[in-house]
Amino acid sequence: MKLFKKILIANRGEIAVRIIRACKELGIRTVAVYSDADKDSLHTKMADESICIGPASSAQSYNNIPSILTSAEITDSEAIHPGYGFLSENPHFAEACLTSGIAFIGPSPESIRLGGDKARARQVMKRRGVPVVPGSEGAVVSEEAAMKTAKRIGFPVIIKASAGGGGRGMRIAKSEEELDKLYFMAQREALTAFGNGELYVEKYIPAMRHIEVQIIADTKGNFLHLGERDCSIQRRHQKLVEESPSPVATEKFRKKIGEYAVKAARAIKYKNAGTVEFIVDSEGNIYFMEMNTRLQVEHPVTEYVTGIDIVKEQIMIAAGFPLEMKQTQVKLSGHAIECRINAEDPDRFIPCPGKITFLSLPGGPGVRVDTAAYNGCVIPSHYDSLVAKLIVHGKDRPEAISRMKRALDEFIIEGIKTTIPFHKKVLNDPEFFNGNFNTAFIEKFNSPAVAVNK
Ligand code: MV4
Repeated sequence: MKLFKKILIANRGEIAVRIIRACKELGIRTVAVYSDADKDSLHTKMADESICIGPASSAQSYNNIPSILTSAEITDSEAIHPGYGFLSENPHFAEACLTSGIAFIGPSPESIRLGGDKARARQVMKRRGVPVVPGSEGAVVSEEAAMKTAKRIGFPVIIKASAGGGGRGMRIAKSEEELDKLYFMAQREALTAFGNGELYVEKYIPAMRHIEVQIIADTKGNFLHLGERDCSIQRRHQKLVEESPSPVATEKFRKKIGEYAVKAARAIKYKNAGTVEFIVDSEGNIYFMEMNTRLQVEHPVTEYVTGIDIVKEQIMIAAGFPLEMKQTQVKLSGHAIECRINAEDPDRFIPCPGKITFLSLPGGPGVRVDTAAYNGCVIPSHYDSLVAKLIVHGKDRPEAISRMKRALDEFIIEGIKTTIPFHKKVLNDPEFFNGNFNTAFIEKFNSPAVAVNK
């Protein structure tokens, strides 16, 4: 087995920088691809080589499969790391890489396809003995079928799009009358957003926590879980703060949710890094929600508590190397928290791109900043608004919280508005300190109401 000599990174921003760092430490050459809007961006400067793949619009650049494959071919790249977003969960892209003789650093096209079909994934998991929320058997074929399911499991129910995920196109129905109306709204929205109107129905779990498990799997059938992340602090289905371990996890809970995650991954012969998302209700019951078949934004919190470099693991796995650790050797230590710092108006959560006129990053013990920002850089309006991930590690949760507050105070970004003030509010909240929160936590921050059923 041989490690890759050169990897193309089919992404931009902080995650491209993160992947370049892993490659450098492994002695692998890197190729950056960039759009016209990113010619001065950090990932372009940091890579050994860089190639322009098209205009600013992501459809013509970071989502442009022919352009990216051609770039890999002309640079003799042996593998492509897709990062997150863009083509990372596109089964056609993964397949096209393999067909072109280029290793795709991620799972198989079949796993990606299943992960993207939420109704079928739910069905597969249920059959394999991973608990799912009571609901429809796979997708519902009609409004009548949805109603039948709702009557069986009882209201309220939540209607979700099979092609959705991350919350888009969801509707909560409290009664038969509401379901009548919302079914067609959800269908229309799903069709517009994803080109696929297929829906499924679940019992609505109030005050849920979103807890996910990082898994890694090699090509020899070895699986490891790397503990859980609590991602319950979300707004409009955007995660804002993530931490590991979850404030509600006991050893027993971790073992159970970890075993469910490995069972889910094994059931679909998953390989590479992935995340199994669960709903945890107020009684601590665990239900499979969906599978994310990519490296996630919040992977650094797991890296901090396990000491495992997940991106290096992904590369080694894709090159065919077996996992070196056993589950019993995975040890969690201390507590890590991540705040996503977006170029947004913190009160209204609307994007606020522009030039960073002054930047000073926090540092000191237990502080990590993953960013592609530098003094004088421009945050383009064409892509997502993540400017930096601030991740801290402490010996326990209270130390991690005070470290995060200290690091947020040190962070200076001038020229654009960011969500730093919002994070300061969250970190100073007594309920957050107590670990007493769920996915409804952000509502009380007096921000405009989430558009549910409107
Ligand atoms: C749910 C739920 C309650 N019950 N599923 C899924 C994606 C994530 N971003 C939010 N999701 C939810 N799934 C069941 N079975 C509650 C949420 C949810 C939510 C749903 C609609 C509107 C706002 C929400 C905020 C947090 C969580």
